Parts: sequence; structure tokens; C-alpha cells
Amino acid sequence: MSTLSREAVAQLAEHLENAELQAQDVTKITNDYPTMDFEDAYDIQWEIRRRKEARGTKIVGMKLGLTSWAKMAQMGVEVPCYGFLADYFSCANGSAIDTSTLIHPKVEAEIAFVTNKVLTGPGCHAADVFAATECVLPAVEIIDSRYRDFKFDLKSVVADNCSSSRFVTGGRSLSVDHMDLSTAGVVLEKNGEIVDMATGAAVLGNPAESVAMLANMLAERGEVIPAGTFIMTGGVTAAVAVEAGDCISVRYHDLGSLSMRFV
Ligand code: 0L1
Ligand code: MG
Repeated sequence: MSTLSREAVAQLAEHLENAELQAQDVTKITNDYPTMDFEDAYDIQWEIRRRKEARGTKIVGMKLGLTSWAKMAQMGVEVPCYGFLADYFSCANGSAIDTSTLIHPKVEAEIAFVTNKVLTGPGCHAADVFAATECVLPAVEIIDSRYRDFKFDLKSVVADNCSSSRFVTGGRSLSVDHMDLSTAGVVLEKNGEIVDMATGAAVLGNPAESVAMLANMLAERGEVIPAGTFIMTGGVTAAVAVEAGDCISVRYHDLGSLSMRFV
């Protein structure tokens, strides 16, 4: 049940989107709206999405955040969240990412899905996801919370599009029949040194569970995952802070590798 007026939702969406576009950090919005609920938070996120689409920005995918137990514990939250990916978030594999447009970026290694059938909740489960998957491929998310020093609570994060900022994908796509995602290994290197390793099981036991969770969460708003949706399922590794001068390289079992540098 929403608690915020339409005016407050619109004003908070403008506030958070401006923080993103101007790379200016802000304090968490629940400081001023302590009684706002999750429906309000998603209302603000969907209003940010509507604002971007009204200016001609295309939505090119969805992301789940906080889908690993380790990351939920690190951030002090207990449930995952979802956000959208805008066209200008997409950066080519091997590209240089401009940190002057970001506040305090961090990178996360993820496994992404592309669907080929609509997925509808409630009750969507991993088997539905496997049956509706065109391919899986590697992805690296660059998160950039608009909140000062990454200090937030989950409602504030949801309103802020779950810190979505940039992403890199590419590598090699595979049919989900040809790999066991839960044991697929990922090695994350920063400036030539290994900083984290994980397997797909870090994400809810299997990243397909994350896609099912997205379908079930969208159903609460009467939304579905359309066929052909690119979905990033959440970090298998911890989020690693980066700054200008850093190079990131991620190697995936069977799915090739991704790299980027920050300038
Ligand atoms: O993609 C993510 O897991 C990030 C979710 C938002 C929380 C954060 O900024 O760490
Ligand atoms: Mg992520």
C-alpha cells in the first residue's frame, strides 16, 4: 500500500534521477520520508524509468540486486531487489568507462540470461526459466549508488533503481542446456590481481532462481518479463570499488571473458 502522494513520488524521482545524471551524491530518501514503504520505493523507480523513456531512452534489460546471501549480509538487507537497464548504461567489452560521469563505482561479476518466452509470476520457478531461456552470457555490472558513501536502506536503494549505472556484456553465449550454472566458476581480477572468485551458486543456489524471483516480484505490479529480455541476475562476487586508472578483467568458465578500464 503506497503512502506517498503522486507529487512526492514525482519529486523524489526527479531528485534521484538528477543525482544520477549529474553524478552528485545525496542522502538516503528515507531520512525525509521514514514511513515510505516498498510500493512507494518501486513507484519512484518506475517513475524514473518513465521519465527516461519519455526522453527517448530505451530500456534494454532488467537487473536483480542483492541476490547473494553474502551481499545481502554485506549491505545489511534481507531481500533482493530489481531495477531496469537503460540503453546508455551499456558499455562495450574492452571499453574505457568514464568515471567523471559516476560517483563511486563498484564492479560485480554476474551471469546474464536472455529469455525467449514470456515469464509470468506468481509461482514462476527455475524450471520455467530454463524452458524460457535463449542463452546465458557473462556480464559485469558497474553499480553506483547515488547515496553518499553507499549508506542506505533497502527502500532507498529500490527507489534509486538499485544503484544501476553501467554494464558490460559479451564473451560467449551458451544454451543453458550446455552448462551447470551453479558450478560455473568466475574469477575477478583488478589490475592483474585476483580479487574474488565465485561460482554461479552464489546467486540463490542457481542464477535461474533470480530470474524466477524477478517474474514473481514483477507480478506484484501486474508486470511480466517479456520474451527477449536481457536480465542480469546479481553479483556472484563481492562488489569491488574502482577508480580512474583501474583495469578489470573477469574470466568465466565456458563463457569467455570480459574486460574494461576506468578512465
Ligand atoms: O546490483 C546490486 O546488487 C546492487 C544493489 C544495490 C545495493 C548496492 O548498491 O550495493
Ligand atoms: Mg548487480
